[in-house]
Amino acid sequence: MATLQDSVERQVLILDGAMGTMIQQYELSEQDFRGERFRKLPGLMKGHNDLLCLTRPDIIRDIHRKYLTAGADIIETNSFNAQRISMADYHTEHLVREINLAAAHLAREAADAFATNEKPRFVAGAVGPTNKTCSMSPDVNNPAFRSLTYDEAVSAYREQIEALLEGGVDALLIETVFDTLNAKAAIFAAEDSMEAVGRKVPLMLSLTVSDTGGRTLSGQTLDAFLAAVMHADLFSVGLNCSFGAKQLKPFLAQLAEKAPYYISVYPNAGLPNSLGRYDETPEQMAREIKEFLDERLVNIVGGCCGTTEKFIACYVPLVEQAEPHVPVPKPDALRLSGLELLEQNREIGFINVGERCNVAGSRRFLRLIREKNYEEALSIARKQVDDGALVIDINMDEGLLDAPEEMAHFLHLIMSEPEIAKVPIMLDSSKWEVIEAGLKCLQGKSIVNSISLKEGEKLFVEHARMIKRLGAAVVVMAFDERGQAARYERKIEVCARAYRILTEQVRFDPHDIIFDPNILSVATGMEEHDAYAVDFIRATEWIRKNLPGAHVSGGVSNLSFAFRGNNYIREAMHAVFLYHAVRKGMDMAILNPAASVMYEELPAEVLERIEDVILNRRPDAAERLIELAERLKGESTDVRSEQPSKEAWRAEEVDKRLQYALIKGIGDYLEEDLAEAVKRYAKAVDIIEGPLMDGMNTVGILFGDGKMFLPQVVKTARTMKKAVAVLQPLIESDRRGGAKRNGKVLLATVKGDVHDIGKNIVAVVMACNNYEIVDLGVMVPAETIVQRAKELKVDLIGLSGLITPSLEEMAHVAAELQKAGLDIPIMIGGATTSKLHTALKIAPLYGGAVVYVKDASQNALIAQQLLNPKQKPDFVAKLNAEYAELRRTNERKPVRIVSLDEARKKKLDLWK
Ligand code: THG
Repeated sequence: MATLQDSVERQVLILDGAMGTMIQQYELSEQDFRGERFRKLPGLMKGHNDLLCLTRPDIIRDIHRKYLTAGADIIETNSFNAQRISMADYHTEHLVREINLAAAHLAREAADAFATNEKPRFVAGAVGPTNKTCSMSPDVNNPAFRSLTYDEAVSAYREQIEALLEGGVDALLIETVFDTLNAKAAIFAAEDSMEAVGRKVPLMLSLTVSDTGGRTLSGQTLDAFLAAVMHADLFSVGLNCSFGAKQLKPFLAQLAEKAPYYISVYPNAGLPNSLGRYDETPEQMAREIKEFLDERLVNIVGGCCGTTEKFIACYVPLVEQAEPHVPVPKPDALRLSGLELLEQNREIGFINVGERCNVAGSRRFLRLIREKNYEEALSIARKQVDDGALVIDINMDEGLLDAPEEMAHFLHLIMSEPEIAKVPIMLDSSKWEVIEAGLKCLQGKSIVNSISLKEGEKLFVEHARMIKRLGAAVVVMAFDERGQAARYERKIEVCARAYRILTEQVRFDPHDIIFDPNILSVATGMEEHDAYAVDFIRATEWIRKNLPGAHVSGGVSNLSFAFRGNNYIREAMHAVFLYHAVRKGMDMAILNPAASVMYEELPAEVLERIEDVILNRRPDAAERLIELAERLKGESTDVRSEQPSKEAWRAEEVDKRLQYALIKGIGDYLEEDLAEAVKRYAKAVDIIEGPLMDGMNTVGILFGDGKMFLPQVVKTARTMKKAVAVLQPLIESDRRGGAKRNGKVLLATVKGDVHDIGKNIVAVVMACNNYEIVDLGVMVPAETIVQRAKELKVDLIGLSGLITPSLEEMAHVAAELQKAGLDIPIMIGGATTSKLHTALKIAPLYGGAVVYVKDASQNALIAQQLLNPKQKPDFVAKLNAEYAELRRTNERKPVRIVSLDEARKKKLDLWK
């Protein structure tokens, strides 16, 4: 029987459509989900689709058959959420293995029943992203917090994937990737599982982009994502979910152009409408898919949310005539990434790595880390990026620090600073635990600094293998069992040996190997040291000629330790050294990016004496340089300072400055700017509602336009919080005479949803308006909301949600509140919520007022009317009239986006 590889080479393959949409059509009850067996499980099982593999296998089988009948070549197992992280919501972790085995068996049997020699059918094990993210903090107040670690993700994925493999899947589809670190954990687990089960299957990866700027939810560009997963042996990459096919096209084209794999796409049936439903028709979607096929962008096409077997059937005639996409070759260059890609190419030939975040290389950084002043420590990283560092080196190796812990903590903080996180990270440590801890925090493609043959080949190979699997490039120091290679012959001997081992035994991509032939101090007064610089330069030339693909780097500041205290001479030495080493092929260096002394500007005498030292041109070179250095002392400028220069925006007037700080998420000047603003405004609250809210609104617009991405938005939210904290005491004192609070507001992101930025902003705004906030956090079950609302006698309930399933959950909460006999007004907010949905689906379930709130700035105004006994009746009457009207005009007609043609026809009909 043909393999997936054989089939994909021959023709474009059809993947099935959504599972969730199909299941919804069966209108299953809580009882259906539970079956007899899980009658007594606590909580709600409705929506636990994967459980149906056990309780309603007939339905899952039926769905598989529908897709196979429609013509799908590949069907996906019903196991999207079947790992213990997501299943913890249903308290069904003990069923992970059983569900995945059943999911694989059901799909296997269905596929085998349809397979023929002409049309083989394949089963892809569906592996979803989990409901948690490894790269972001779910808590705005604590950016270093993670609700899921890499190791936890790996072990959860392993449990799932092993069962899928044992159940007989032909491939694994790691899908709806929104955080590359989760995906890397899934890939890692898949490799382990395949090894354990003894069967290798193709690995498919499918990403979801979350804004029109084409970034993942965790902020990476597609190129950065690709660089981060290219270490893995992937079969295909592609896009799913996100938006409809049309909006996906530019991103799909980008993948097809850059990714050396087969390309897959399975979009949603358009964008969800205001009721959270997808209403593109099969024909409409087929037209978009045809465009992808005509342009030879794809190898695998299918459907995501909102699609059914009717969609899949429409693809069959299309793929018959289509030519499959031919994957591009693997890039012949070093590729690194943070949130953005850094590719070494003609334009960027030389990569400078900022050295200042090093506890052993900067007294200031060490002090800040010891004092746990992370904010200022981060500003050192930011300054280096501003100064042009393309990568930043981070080193926490110091006796009294818990280095793995400090490394992870600092990296987590960096991840919430998009201006820093955009660049790749170099993990600098001589301790393997620190390197490993660091790699498990980073979603991008990083550099490990460093490994060497110091402790023998076995450990070297072991570490190199792990680095490769964790997806990083590596600096290899010219050390071996005999020690540090100081002279030319030893440098090239050690590097050549390491290269051989890495490329032949470990199969490391040569572009991911960066040799560091040791930059050692010169002009120390010891004759043995005189040739150190020139030997490094000669070794560089040899490596670049003889070890194809490999790069050369080094710690430049080491060179000049003999001249500590004389920064001018130090910088001048570095400039001269780099000038010569780069010409011979050094293409990366760890250095101080703020250094300002340039080779071209050096006075002739200085240049000559330094060149004598670097190139080892005369025996008294060191002596003569020391003499010159003494003479020049006093003329030195302190180029090593890290104080940020005054930026242009600081000259603007205060409102502008506040807005700028908010939009950029810069907290450094809030205290002084707010102090100035307080003098201008009558009340501190006015500052929040004026310039700060203006800033937040701009952020909202930029985000909506895809011009900002999530981590940036989170940062602005944090800055807003900080500003509010500064103003809080003033707000308290404005509320003269201890006037009582306006009311008590309960806020919650509903069950199934983890998004809380909007909710947190509402909390801030409401608190500023003198409401007492009870924030229940994210993923809050209806029962908890009911119970706490009763217990605390709250005056208002705010429900928040970002994703479409939250719409249904909100309706459920409203129904539960009704059952509990409550009539506390509810405010509904979040990205997918709408006035129409609120009117049609939530308000009718509840006796109290249910108000759709468009954005956070509206909450206070609405709350005030709801809680004022004079205003409330009027407000509610108006609201109900508006909702009734919306229901009248929308109830019958399903909301559907019609094509232009249809719309025209309709219009004509009307005129008849
Ligand atoms: N190769 C590789 N990695 C490395 C080095 C290398 N990592 C560490 C180091 N060497 C490169 N980083 C530095 C950082 C700072 C300094 C030197 C090298 C330095 N610091 C000032 C000093 O010691 O005089 C301190 C200044 C201060 O306290 O602010 O010079 O070779 N792969």
